[in-house]
Amino acid sequence: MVLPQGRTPRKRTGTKENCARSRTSPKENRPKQNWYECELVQQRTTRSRTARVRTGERYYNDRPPVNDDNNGGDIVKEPVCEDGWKLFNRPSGGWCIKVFSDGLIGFGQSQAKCNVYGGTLSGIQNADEISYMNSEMSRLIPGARGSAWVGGARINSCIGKPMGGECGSNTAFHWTDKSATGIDGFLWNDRQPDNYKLLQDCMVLWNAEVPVVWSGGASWTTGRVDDFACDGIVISYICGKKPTLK
Ligand SMILES: [Ca+2]
Repeated sequence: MVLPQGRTPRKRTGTKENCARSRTSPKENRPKQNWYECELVQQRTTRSRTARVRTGERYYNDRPPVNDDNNGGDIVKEPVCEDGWKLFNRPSGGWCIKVFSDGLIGFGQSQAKCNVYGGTLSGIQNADEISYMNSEMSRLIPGARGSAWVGGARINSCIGKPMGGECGSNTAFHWTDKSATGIDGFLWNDRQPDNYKLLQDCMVLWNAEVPVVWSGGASWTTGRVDDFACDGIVISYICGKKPTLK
C-alpha cells in the first residue's frame, strides 16, 4: 500500500487473520502435516489515521498461530465440546450434541435438563446428525425402541391447524435451538407430520433396533421424526449447545 506522502508509519503490527486449518502443506516433505494458513494483516498508523492493510502475505505454521503484536492472544481458536458431547459443524457454526436416556420424560422436563447442562433441546441440521443421534439412542436405550425429544416446534401460525397449505411438512415447524437451519432435518416418518388431534406441536425422533416397525396401520422408520403432543412422554431427549473456543 502506498501511504500518503509525508505520513510515515509510526507503528506496525501484524495480525494473522482468516486463519484456517489447511491440509496442503507448503513443504512437500511434510505433506500430511496439518497446517494453519492465515492472511497477514497489518495495522498502519499515520499521524492522521489508522489503516488496516491486507498484505496478501500468507502465513503457515504447524501450530495454531498467535498474534505477534503486543495485543497478544490466539487468533485461531478451535471449537471444543465437553466429554460425551459430539461436535458438528453446521452452517451457523459449531454445535455440540449429546443424547440422554434416564427414564421416561416429558418435553418441559427435557428442556429444563438441557438448560441445566448449559444447552437446549437440539434441532437437527441433517441426516448426519440423525445418524449419530440414533446410534446413541440404540446404545443407551434398553431394547432400542423409543423416541427422543428434539428442538423442533410448530410455528405459531400453524398451531391447531391441519397439515396443508402454508403448514406443510417443510414449513409447519421450525428449529428452536437457534443453531439448526434449513429443512434437511425434517426427515419425517411415514404419514408425518399429521398434527394428530391438532395437538402435536412438539417433535420427537424415533429409534428402533429394526429399520421399520408397523403400528397403527403406518410404518415407523428408525431415524425419522414425528410431530408429537408436547404433554406426551418418551424415553430420551437430545440436548445441544455451542462449543467453547479453545
Ligand atoms: Ca404425529
